[in-house]
Amino acid sequence: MAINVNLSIGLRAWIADNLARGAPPAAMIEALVSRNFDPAVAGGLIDAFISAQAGGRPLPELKVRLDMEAPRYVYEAPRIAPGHVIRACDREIRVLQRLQSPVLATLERVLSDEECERLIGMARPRLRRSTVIDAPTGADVTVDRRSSEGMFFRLRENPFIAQIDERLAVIMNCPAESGEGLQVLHYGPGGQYPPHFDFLVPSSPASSRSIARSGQRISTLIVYLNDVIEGGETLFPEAGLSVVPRRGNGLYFEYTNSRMQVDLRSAHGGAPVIRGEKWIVTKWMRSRKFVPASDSQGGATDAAASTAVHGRVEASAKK
Ligand code: PD2
Ligand code: ZN
Repeated sequence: MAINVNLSIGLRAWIADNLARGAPPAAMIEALVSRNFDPAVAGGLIDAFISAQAGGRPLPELKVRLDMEAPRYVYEAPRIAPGHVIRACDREIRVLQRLQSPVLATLERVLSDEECERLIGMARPRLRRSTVIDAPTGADVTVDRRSSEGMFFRLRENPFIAQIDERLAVIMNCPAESGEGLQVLHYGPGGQYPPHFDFLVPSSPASSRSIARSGQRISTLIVYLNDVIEGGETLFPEAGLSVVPRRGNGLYFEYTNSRMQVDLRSAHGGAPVIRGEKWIVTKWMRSRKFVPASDSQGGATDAAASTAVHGRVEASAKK
């Protein structure tokens, strides 16, 4: 089995520079491990550069293929607090269930009925058909397999949104500044979201740039804004878990650890809505302060990155 390691421009330059200076391989591997690289991956990476140099071949570019098993995801202490009740800034939230692999929790009444209604009302006039990034061209395209419409709020766009941003950040145990703006999604009958990962797969320029700006996505909190009459469950095929949408309830899961490994067991999707409609709001957390693309491009969101990451499970698992 082989894995692909994606290097940043800076990391590739660092390895090439150290190699040119004759730095000992063990010191380079140690430096990578001290920055939370998996030891086997760090060893394989440095080895790939040394063998290219020794064989008179060009040094690897930003994608390095290593013939090895993918290292196992190391489960660390969950970011979300332990216990039966989570104390958010303005309310106490009861935990209904927890899962260890992937790390996941279902939560009761994260949002009140009034807050759910208000979010739907604010989002409705701003909905646009959801898109994915077309890998070959990098263009935003609509596809049948992603049959929903959505919109993004800016972080702390107004006092109501700011209060929700803050509450969700406390639940997720991350600074509010690391959170992407809330995304509201709406599915009609037949609407679904096939299995995917929420972490960023740096195979598109938009995702790579997004990781460079704000770091990897580390966790997700979905809050269901209405009850669905039939269908619309959120499915975790690896865990055999199906979460039924209930207005105000939350679904938290995490998939990136401090070593920047990503958990392939976090694959999930939205089952087709059979009867009724489905509204959700999603908060994604980054490993660093979130810097939207709009800060450099004048738009309102980081939507390109956020859809690009929804790499299909088959594609992403091949790495
Ligand atoms: O609508 C859902 O249940 C769902 C499923 C998977 C939403 C998302 N992912 C998402 O917003 O990332
Ligand atoms: Zn998702």
